[in-house]
Amino acid sequence: SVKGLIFDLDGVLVDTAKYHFMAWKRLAKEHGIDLNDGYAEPLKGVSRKDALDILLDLTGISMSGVEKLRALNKKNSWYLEYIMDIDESAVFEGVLEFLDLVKSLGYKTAIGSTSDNSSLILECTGLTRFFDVIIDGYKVSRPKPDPEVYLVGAKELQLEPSECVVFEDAVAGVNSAKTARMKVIGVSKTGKLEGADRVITTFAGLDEKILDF
Ligand code: B16
Ligand code: MG
Repeated sequence: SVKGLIFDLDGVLVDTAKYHFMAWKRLAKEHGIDLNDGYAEPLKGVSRKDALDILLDLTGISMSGVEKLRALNKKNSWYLEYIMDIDESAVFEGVLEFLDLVKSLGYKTAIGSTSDNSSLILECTGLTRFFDVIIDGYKVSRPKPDPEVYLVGAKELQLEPSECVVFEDAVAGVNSAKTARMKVIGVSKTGKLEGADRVITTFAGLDEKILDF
């Protein structure tokens, strides 16, 4: 049975995926390319470095090794600029209520993010206190879709992967969790997310029945 819940952060609990994309757009713009919304999904949920490679691949922009390092730094400093004033209001509707509910029911909880900026975001939004375990980019070396982040999450919760359910908004993250042999609840405004076992459009009004597998 389900004993642990592992949450991706960006785009699941907090509305930050849009800032990652804004920063990638700004980078592409410097190279004369307008990124339309179709680029959002392939860039989502993968590491900063992998996202840059995907961006270069999809747009045909070419960069030397040094230019890539500079681009990664720029992207992150723009992203940090966008999230500088982030607070409780960035937490998606219904998230606090759902976290309160599952904690009161005794579920163990973890963050499973590969972002280096996770702890900053969790602190600024007041979410840190809800989690028994926080796995972020500093704790794991292999980015999603590798299963490492979710496997380490289960391990630190002292649970088997089969006892964990993952909440994800990105295809790379769904694949990471599926490879870790966990159930995945997709979080998507469109109600669709490739590979997820079920999909929710919001946490608002959600209760523990969603965890019945
Ligand atoms: P950073 P997640 C991921 O976080 C983001 O979804 C992804 O867009 C980002 O490139 C990656 O973290 C690395 O983040 O550049 O902040 O270190 O979805 O695993 O919470
Ligand atoms: Mg995400």
